[in-house]
Amino acid sequence: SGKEKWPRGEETVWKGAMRDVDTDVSSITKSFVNHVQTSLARQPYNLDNLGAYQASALSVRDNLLVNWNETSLQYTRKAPKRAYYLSLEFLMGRTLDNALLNLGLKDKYAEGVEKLGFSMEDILDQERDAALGNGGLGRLAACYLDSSASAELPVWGYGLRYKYGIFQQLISPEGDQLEAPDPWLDNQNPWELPRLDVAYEVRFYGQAERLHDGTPRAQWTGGQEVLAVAYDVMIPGCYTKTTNNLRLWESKPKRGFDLNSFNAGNYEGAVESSNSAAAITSVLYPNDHTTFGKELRLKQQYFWTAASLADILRRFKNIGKPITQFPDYVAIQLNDTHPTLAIVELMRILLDEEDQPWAAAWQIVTNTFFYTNHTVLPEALEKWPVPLLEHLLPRHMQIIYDINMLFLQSVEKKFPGDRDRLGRMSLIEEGFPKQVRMAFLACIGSRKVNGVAELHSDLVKTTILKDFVEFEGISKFGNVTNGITPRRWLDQCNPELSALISRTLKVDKAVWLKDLSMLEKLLPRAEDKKFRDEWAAIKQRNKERLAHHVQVTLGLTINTNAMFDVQIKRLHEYKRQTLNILGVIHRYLTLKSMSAEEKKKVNPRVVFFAGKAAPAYYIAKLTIRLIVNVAKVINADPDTKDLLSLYFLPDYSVSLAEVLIPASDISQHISTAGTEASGTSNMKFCLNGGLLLGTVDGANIEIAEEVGESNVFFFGHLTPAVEDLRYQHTYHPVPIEEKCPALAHVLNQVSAGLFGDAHVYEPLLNTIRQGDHYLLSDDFDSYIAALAMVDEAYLDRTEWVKKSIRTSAKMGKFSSDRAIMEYAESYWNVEPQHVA
Ligand code: B1N
Repeated sequence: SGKEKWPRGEETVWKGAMRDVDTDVSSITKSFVNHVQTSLARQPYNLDNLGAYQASALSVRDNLLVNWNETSLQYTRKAPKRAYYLSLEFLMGRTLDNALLNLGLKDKYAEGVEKLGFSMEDILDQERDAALGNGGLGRLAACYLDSSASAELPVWGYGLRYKYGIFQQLISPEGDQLEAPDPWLDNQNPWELPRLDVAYEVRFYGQAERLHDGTPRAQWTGGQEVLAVAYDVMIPGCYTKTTNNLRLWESKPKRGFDLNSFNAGNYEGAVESSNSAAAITSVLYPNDHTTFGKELRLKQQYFWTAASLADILRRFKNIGKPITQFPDYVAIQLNDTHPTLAIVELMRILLDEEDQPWAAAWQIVTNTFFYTNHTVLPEALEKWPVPLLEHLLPRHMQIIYDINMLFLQSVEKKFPGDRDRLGRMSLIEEGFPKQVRMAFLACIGSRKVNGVAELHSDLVKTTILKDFVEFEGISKFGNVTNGITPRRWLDQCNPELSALISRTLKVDKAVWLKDLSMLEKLLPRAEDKKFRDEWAAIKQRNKERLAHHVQVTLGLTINTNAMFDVQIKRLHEYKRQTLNILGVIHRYLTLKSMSAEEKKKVNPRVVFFAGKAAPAYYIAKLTIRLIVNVAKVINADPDTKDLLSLYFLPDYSVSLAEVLIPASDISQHISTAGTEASGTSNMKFCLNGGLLLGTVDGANIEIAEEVGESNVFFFGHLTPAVEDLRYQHTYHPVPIEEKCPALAHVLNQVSAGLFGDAHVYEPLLNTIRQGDHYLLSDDFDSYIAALAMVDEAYLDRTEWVKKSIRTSAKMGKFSSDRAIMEYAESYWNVEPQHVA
């Protein structure tokens, strides 16, 4: 009849009882109190801030679920093409504040909890970060989910529900990084919905036998089966009903324990399978930019891709279309090579379970997947040993060999007799053991490949995937410059600046937060003294807020009259925190040699570092130790402490970034040219009116294009020079003393024990003295010159504030809303779905 029938009972009774989204303060307080009473079983007498947070979260969650259900229903009914973002990392941070902003309920909740005797600020502060990621790659995934929902795009995320997120970083009195587990689920997680009914079996090990019946089919049997159980996290869009889903998988044993072993008196044996199944999603691997070839990591990758694909396929099948139309309904974005096995798993399903001929299956696969590369550093390019793959996933290894054979045949056809090329392009790297090159597999199995900033995308095309560009044509390779969500990274972290912008533009933030290019209208205000003063006063209060945070959490008193100079990111040699700390030492030594008269002209500076090192990354950990010990000396030196101080803030996180970023006058993004694919914190600082000191690398370049080179501080060699400089270091080394006396002097002071532990730092210093792969000695002089230019510029505060305003005003391009629309339109062919 075309008219939908109400599924059961009386429609009016159902509808009359259904909850709607809260709109007034009294329904908010009612819902809050209900949750205190029933969900938490507590009373007003003993309700502390944590309890108040839990009650707020549960009542906000109810609101999200109303929208989430309506969104799901709409997607099911209309069956639009959907996109799925597969990422091993989602660095979400806190949720409550973001949910309130996106629901448009921030003020009303603040009023409600106030009436009940709480302050919103204290409540928000109770939440633990969801830290299921290492750094930029995981935070990018989180920004993209926010932007997808805000643009009303039918996009879901798929990831793993790690029991432990990124480790907590502690700093020992000696300055060593110590790692402690992050049991983030211990206080319950109100933002997830366990879906015990949504579960799939995932097989490991066993035997794969080809059927040899004229089809490419095989049978995979035996081995171990593990259960994947879904946990759903609601992703609200900003000022829209659209609320998408992030589905995270938890691993469970298929059977709780083995009754036979238990009866035989073997208790340990009985729970063994239970232990190994649960291990799969127990912890996030804390190594970024390195591959380790660990079996458990490969298990995570397959477990997650197999469960996600099974789920996607089941949803597709509900539409009732033939499998050949799969790519018309499904786009799958691979966040780096970590989910590359999805390509092979879809081939397996199409061949062995859907009975598709090889060519048809490959056609479906290569129209479904899209691959984003996030790094060209060789040590980060994933390779899996063939013996490990063969053992864990025997059927997948067969399919990889088949893909490779057919692929190399087609290369041979295009470039007859070019054996070198075949060797370079093979999915299998020769060696002991042989290894599967995952980036190559991701590339040939995808519809399109992209990098994350213009320079990086060019490097992908001219270095690691050069042969593939020659073979497949340039049009398969593109660029989508990264972005950040202005909701979290401006409105939430810098509410005063957000309010000033709304007042000045005379536009509600609901409008400009979703069209960030409107910030450009602030440009003329750079000439308006009153506006500049307000702008500068907000920066000052953000500095005081940071100082207060450091005072409360670490007991340290910070000079808020100084310039705040910030470098916060994962510790890595290519990011060159070492260059920064050596620059700080250079400044300290210079100050020590100055007369009292000269010192009067010096700008006070506070230098902040924060960031985690991979637990096994020895050199990165030594860098932390050096920073901490230089801080001890400098901060205690009465000659200089008013002019220079230095802090390493432990346990960097999304929440700490939200306090640090709005407080920065200048931030450092100083990777060796050509090594930082994009960077995204650079965008966050600039959006908040911080100026940028950086190399000509990653998205720094596009930021400078937008804000104008006169508003950024660039230094250092350019990408094309790097190869040759490295060659010089290897084959024609020049002693540092000769090449860069200023740097040599700094290194010698460290070696001489000025910061204690004379010998401890030698391995770190030797990375510069010998080989200097990241070119510190080539860039040191221009770095020091750039720092001096920053000082110089800061002396003219009026001009500085103008630069700050101009920078922020030109950041529209870097909204993740722009980036996600590029993926939706030019890659996935997915359209917005308005939920009325
Ligand atoms: O991805 C970010 C970029 O902005 C950064 O420049 C880039 O360094 C970062 C293996 C990675 N690239 N590769 C990783 C993370 C975890 C891992 O296990 C590699 N992270 C990046 C977003 O595009």
